[in-house]
This record gives sequence, structure tokens and C-alpha cells, in this order.
Amino acid sequence: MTAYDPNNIFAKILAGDIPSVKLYEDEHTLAFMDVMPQAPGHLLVIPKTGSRNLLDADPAVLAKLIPVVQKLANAAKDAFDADGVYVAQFNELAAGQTVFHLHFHVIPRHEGVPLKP
Ligand code: DGP
Repeated sequence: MTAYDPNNIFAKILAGDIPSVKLYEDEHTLAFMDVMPQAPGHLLVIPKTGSRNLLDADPAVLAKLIPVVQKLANAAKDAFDADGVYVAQFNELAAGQTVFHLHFHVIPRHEGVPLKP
């Protein structure tokens, strides 16, 4: 398995070296707006510890992260008056991952409205 690279973009956001629009933060987790939103309200939830993706993540980290994903999925659904919420994450380049720090996409969805490519 490829090692975690601490120079990835989300590590730089965590370090405060790259700005982001923060939505939520606690001891273990940060959530911020996606810079290339596929729909209004598209946000990302990341752990503060360095996991490359779900494949190498410590289950104890996931146990802190997933309740925040759930909380923000509900909040985004309400805030954008959405019909549903898309929650996704990708593991390795072949699966569509481009930033190699574990993250969950949370995207409010409306009936009949496709995601932007
Ligand atoms: P992926 O690795 O394919 O699951 O998606 C990475 C997402 O990260 C993509 O939707 C765009 C977003 N992204 C990339 N660079 C930045 C950045 O510098 N700031 C923010 N807020 N989002 C970023």
C-alpha cells in the first residue's frame, strides 16, 4: 500500500497553509466547502490524522469521522432544502481519488438535477 504523503492539499488546509471555507471543526475532524462543487452545498469531511484513504484508515479514526459525516449530511440536506444527499469517497487514482488524504464528499441532491461533471 502506498504511504501517506503529508504534503497533500488537505494536509496543507489542516496546517492552515492553504485557505478553505470551514464549516465544522472539532478535535478529530474538519469539514470545508469543496473548491470544485458538483452541486451547491458540496462539502468535504476529513480526519485530522493522516490516512491516505479508507483502505488504510484506522477504524478508531473512522469511528470519530462517520458521525460527523452523518451530522453534516443532515445539515446540508436541510440547509439546501434537498431531496437527498450523496455521500461518497474514492480510494486510489483508479477509483477517481485525486487528493490522497481520506475525505468524504457530501452533496445535497435535488430530484432530476444532475451533478456537474
Ligand atoms: P477526490 O480526490 O476525487 O475524491 O476529490 C477531491 C476533491 O477535492 C475535489 O472535489 C476537488 C477538491 N479540492 C481539490 N483541491 C482543493 C482545495 O485546494 N480546496 C478545496 N476546498 N477543495 C479542493
